[in-house]
Amino acid sequence: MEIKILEFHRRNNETGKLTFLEGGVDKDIPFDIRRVYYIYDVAPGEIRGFHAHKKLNQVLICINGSCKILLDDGQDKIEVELNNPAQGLVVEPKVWHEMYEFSPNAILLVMASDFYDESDYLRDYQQFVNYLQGGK
Ligand code: T46
Repeated sequence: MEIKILEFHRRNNETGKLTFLEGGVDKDIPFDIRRVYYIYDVAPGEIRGFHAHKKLNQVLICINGSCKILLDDGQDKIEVELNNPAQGLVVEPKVWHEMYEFSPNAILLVMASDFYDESDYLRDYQQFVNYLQGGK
């Protein structure tokens, strides 16, 4: 599995740092952004995620603190640490993901290609494996 880390623009000077993102093909986020959400105040030791998406594309950015993401495409399992607000991790459809080891101040910002739709989630690992093999 290829891990895609996006590097965003940085406009840093002595007064502070600024990073910006524009959505769309050939832009910073490689899809039109239809939804933004963020995860924060995660209790110590908690693990979130445990699902894959059927069609949704996402970019995960840890804009404060750090956290780890496990990506599993049914063949490879890769752990990525996010700790840089100017980098984004692409999470494509059909990739099981888990998020853990959130630092106390972590804020995980997510850009998503579509509106929330529970029917797009594969929340059971066996259902995920079946879906990869052509199931529904
Ligand atoms: C993902 C990872 C990275 C909504 O009502 N609207 C939304 O836009 C979202 C994202 C969630 N919800 C509801 C669904 C659940 O009742 O909020 C509740 C918590 O969602 P969930 O348990 O899916 O949260 P995470 O942190 O496990 O997963 C989230 C996203 O749901 C998911 O798409 O890829 O972050």
